[in-house]
Amino acid sequence: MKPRVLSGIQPTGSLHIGNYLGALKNWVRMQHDYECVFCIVDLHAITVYQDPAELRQKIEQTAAIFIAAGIDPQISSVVVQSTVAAHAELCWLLTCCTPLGWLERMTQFKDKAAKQESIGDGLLQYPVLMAADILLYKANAVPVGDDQSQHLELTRDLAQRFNALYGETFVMPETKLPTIGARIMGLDDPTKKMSKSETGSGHAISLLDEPSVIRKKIMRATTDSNPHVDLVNMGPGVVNLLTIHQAFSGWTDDQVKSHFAGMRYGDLKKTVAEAVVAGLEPLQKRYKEITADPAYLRGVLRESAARVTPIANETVNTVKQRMGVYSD
Ligand code: AQP
Repeated sequence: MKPRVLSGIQPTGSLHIGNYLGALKNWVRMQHDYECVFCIVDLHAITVYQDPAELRQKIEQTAAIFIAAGIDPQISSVVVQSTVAAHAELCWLLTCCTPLGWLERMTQFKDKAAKQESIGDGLLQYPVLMAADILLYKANAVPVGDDQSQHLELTRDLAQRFNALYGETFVMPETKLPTIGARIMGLDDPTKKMSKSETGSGHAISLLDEPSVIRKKIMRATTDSNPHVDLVNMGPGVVNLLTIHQAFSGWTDDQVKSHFAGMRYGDLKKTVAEAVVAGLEPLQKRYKEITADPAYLRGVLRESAARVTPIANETVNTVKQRMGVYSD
């Protein structure tokens, strides 16, 4: 039996290179060593209002990107979260074990709540739903970007609390951060993480951006007042560009330093842009093939949901029995 991996991405917009380098690329690498469940977490997406027609389209687009990036649905499950009812069911059971203070402390909740006129309860419950996603499959490892580390800690705290209250039930999941690319920053403002829901046109590089658009965005990226790369005195924008290059090229630290030291910013940006364009080319080509055959994609989603539902239902039944609520 291989150890199990669970991870997910919200279909809240166009997936960007932060999602790719922080999560997706790692998933592709891990799928041969782990039994993987990769979710399009639409129930998380609706913690902030989504246009229904657009959401439906983004769900399928996100699933197609998973496969285009190299997730092999023959060996990994690609699941739309809302198609496996046990996610929502376990979320409620865990909600009843979660101290409110734990949720109010979450950085992502505070950041996202600050952007809303009226804060929905779902936004507060977001980390409990994420804990449910992970604990449902007794996942051993969760590959995510750095911004999700706090939610993973909460998942472990919640698993421990449940086990202490009701007896050993859940496995403690380990956070798996990528060594390079755990936090890709916005191109327009390198002090903020690259994010799908930021609207600025120069903020994120979408995985489906045309090469000309990628080049344009990178050429406009914020750097600093130096004219060239000074390795001992780099602003966050330059660090971000070097990180993006290294994550796509696979170069070592020494290769990056010796190649870019003293390089003028215009040339640095051109080199980074070419690395990103080349790195995304196979994904973009495959994406076009997958979306040309919607029946294939829907078949994958149906088969994956059927494969994981028995695992999820078994966990929910155990949890219900442990908590004493009525179950068969
Ligand atoms: N900038 C980033 N750098 C590295 N990893 C990142 N991830 C997100 N942004 C970066 C990782 O991508 C995975 C999926 O993220 P998500 O869709 O669940 O939500 P998020 O973390 O809130 O990502 P976004 O893009 O900022 O979405 P919105 O704007 O909808 O909130 C996670 O593993 C995450 O760590």
